[in-house]
Amino acid sequence: MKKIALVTGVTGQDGSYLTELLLEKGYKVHGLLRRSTVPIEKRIKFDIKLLSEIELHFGDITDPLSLNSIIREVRPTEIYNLAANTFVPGSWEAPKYTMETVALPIMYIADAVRAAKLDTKIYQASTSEMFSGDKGEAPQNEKTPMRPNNPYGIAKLYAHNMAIHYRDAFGMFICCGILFNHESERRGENFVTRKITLGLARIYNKQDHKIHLGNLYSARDWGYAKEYVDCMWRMMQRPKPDDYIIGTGEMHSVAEFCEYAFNLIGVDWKDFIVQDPRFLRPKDVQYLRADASKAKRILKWKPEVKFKELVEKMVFNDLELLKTNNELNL
Ligand code: NAP
Ligand code: F7E
Repeated sequence: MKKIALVTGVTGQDGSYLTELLLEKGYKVHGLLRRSTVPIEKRIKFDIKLLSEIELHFGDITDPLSLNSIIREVRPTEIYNLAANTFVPGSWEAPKYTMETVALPIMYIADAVRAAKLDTKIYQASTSEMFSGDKGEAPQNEKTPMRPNNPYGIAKLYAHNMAIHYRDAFGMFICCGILFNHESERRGENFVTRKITLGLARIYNKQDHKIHLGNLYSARDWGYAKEYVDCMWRMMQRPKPDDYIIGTGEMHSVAEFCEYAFNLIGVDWKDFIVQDPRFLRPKDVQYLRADASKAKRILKWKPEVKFKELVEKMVFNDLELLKTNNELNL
């Protein structure tokens, strides 16, 4: 029988790659979509042709009633809970809303599955932001203590613990993927990697002179999003639910990202980057590097795209994008 997946966050970076993967694997895919005045064609990140292959349901991740009725109607085999307010600085601006979109929805989903007496498997999108990132802590593995440094990480940790609790208390199949930063040509433009590659393309095209950034010395383990959604799927195919760290094992600073990106167009990054206090965080997570040995061993997963190839993919994509769209309106 055809497997049925429900993906929340279907318009996002990961939601788009995951939808493509699931369709390739023969799933019937349903997506949860919140209403907006912006037409759907402008919000989705995947090929518009795929729209006709999936079924979209209007609702909101903060509304248990809408989740309940969609789950009852769709009766999914697998639910991937990817929707969230994902931008860390936004979590200080709207901490209550962050709790509502990030912490609580996994409970609504798990309760809806229980109430409908389904044996749906659930994927919860946990994050490396649940770690403190303090010096000496990296690489982080599944046993590293979690002490988040921002409301987003705190909300994700609540959801992570709730997911584990529902798994233990009610025997539900719930996996948490503790994913480290993953980027792509579809990354939201406020995140630092895309801000740099889009800014670089504008500078190259003489539409701008500088990129204003905050902390240049925090370090991240950046991987390629398309490879990470494959891990989500792999976790859900295991006989038992579990939690897995996913990352490349390499760590680079924001400054190194700038340096390598600007090298690709043959200029010195220091001539184009301005440190701007407006982009500093009240508290930053400094060092994140994944120890993904459990995922490698059990899921047989190995990231192919490492730092340099990732930067190249993003830089060349944005140079090309600006060549064809003078007025970039993503
Ligand atoms: P993203 O591109 O920012 O996408 C977020 C998605 O959530 C969008 O589709 C957005 O819809 C949806 N959403 C937000 N609020 C919603 C609401 N109230 N109701 C329904 N949908 C809502 O994020 P991503 O990078 O794909 O990340 C996917 C998941 O993985 C997130 O849970 C994120 O926290 C987690 N994660 C990401 C990373 C990473 O490095 N990318 C690492 C670890 C964990 P709209 O189009 O309506 O805005
Ligand atoms: O910041 C520094 C900033 O916003 C990375 C989300 O997907 O990954 C993402 O969260 C680093 C931080 O990602 C700017 O201070 C410097 O140290 O790209 P980011 P993030 O905060 O790590 C995790 C795993 C998630 O789960 C989240 O949903 O870069 N930085 N200057 C800057 N960051 C931004 N955004 N803008 C700057 O100008």
